[in-house]
Amino acid sequence: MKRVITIQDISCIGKCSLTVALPIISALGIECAIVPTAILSTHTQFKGFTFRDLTDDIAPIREHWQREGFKFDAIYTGYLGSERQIDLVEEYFKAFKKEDGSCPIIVDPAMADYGKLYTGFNDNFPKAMAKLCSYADVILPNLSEAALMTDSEYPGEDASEEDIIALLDKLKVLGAKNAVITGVSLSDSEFGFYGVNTETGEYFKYGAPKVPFRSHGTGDIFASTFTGTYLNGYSIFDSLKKAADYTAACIKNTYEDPERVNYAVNFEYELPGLIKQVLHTH
Ligand code: PXL
Repeated sequence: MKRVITIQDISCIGKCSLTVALPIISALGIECAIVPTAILSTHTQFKGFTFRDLTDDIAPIREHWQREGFKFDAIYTGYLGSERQIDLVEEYFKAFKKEDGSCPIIVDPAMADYGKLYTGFNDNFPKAMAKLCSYADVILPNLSEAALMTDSEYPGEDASEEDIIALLDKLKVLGAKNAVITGVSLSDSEFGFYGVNTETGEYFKYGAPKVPFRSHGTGDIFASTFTGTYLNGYSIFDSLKKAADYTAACIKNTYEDPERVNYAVNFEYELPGLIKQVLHTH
């Protein structure tokens, strides 16, 4: 069985970061090793959340894994709480990345939405995250994160194709092999991603049917699904496409659910469909 390390927080309520990465990656038949970076009572969109910082555990966990000789097939990072955590994550990349490229690095620079950094980050944070992106095979920023990491003006959620390509061209400079902007409107009826392979210069995009509903945690669902699918042997593009379709299905399910919560989407109800799409169509 393949094994991935994912490094991000536990938000006890909020259906984001590790509480979606674990079930999704496990459902896709991949062992999910976790490095919890903090424990929050809820994600940071709520007021008054608790925050137990676990920074001091990050290096000792890595050191123990190195002593045990564990090997990994990918490293996927999400929300990280501070610049110091970013430095400690770099040590995981150096320790576990393989020279032959068989341990891809996926960086989701989860830190902003609607043009604004999440509560708790200072203005230097995007620069540090941009540096982490230089190690990655695939980076998955949304429009806000792409703009912040490239010192660009936030183009708004209805960014034009021209705006998106301009951001991708700036993201190329960060050094990741593939830069993919997630959560973009491709037309009035399509919502998905737009990316560039920075080695070939080839652009690629895909949109799933758009649902008039947005929620937190969808970027984490997308990145987790991408990681689990990619480790099942699909191409980067096909893995991104399956991630977009699954995320769209989760959003649609939630939109149609009269009992929905307002802080996250119903990713659980759509897991059987995802498993069928990834594991049974191979
Ligand atoms: O979904 C991104 C995310 C992850 N972790 C924490 C968050 C958020 C978004 O708000 O607050 C703690």
